[in-house]
Amino acid sequence: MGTVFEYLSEVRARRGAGYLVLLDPDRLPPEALEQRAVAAAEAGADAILIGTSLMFSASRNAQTFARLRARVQIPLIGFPGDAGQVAPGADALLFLSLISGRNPELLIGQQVRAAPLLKEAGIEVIATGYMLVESGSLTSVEFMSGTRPIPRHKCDIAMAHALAARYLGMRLVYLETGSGAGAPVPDEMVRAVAEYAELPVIVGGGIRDVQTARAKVEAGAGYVVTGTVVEEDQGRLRELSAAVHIKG
Ligand code: 1GP
Repeated sequence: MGTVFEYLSEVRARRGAGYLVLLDPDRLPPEALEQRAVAAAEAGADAILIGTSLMFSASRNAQTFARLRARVQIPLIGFPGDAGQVAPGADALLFLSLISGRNPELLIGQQVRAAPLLKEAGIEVIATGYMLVESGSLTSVEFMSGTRPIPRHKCDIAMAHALAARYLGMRLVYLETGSGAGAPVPDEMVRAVAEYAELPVIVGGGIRDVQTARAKVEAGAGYVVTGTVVEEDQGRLRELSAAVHIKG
């Protein structure tokens, strides 16, 4: 069996881009999370991300992985706000370093705490350069991380960060405006980063409609993440999946 990273690469090659659905274990009751995950898989989502900026219940987080594992076949990928969110049951984890910030705790501190736990649990780790981009309003991730986002029209700054991520050996770049953000990462920044850094780019934050999702893929996103829109209305899953999968 291949790795989750290989699976994600294959998805990108076969479908043009991958569609990832983010579920926040604190935001919905367990039954609703299960329902969303099953609906996401049926609608053609390629993987489920599980995580949050500020976790309220470690046991609910762990249970979420266990419950969803029993219901869906697509990979469950941890998307942790900190080391406390490492849960056995994840197929893989985005090993995030908040490279757009200058907070050492989120550049390396939490990673050091998480590493032994990941080894013990045998979870596949995908090193990911996580870049917070200004959305026009203060998001949870900006507040909780205590970092300043990259100005949304400074593509050169984003490009240099992404290239540094690649030179540091990271395998993905995640361009993020934050969950529930008022605006997504601009298309021109997605394009500039994808072309310059030559790393697969995940784009998330504030994507709520098919036109926006498709525009990110056309700009060069390898993966598109939606969270809030699907929490609010799982009926949108199919159209979002179709919009991201440009190869049909
Ligand atoms: C947040 O990118 C994700 O990390 C998803 O954001 O909830 O705005 O879709 P939304």
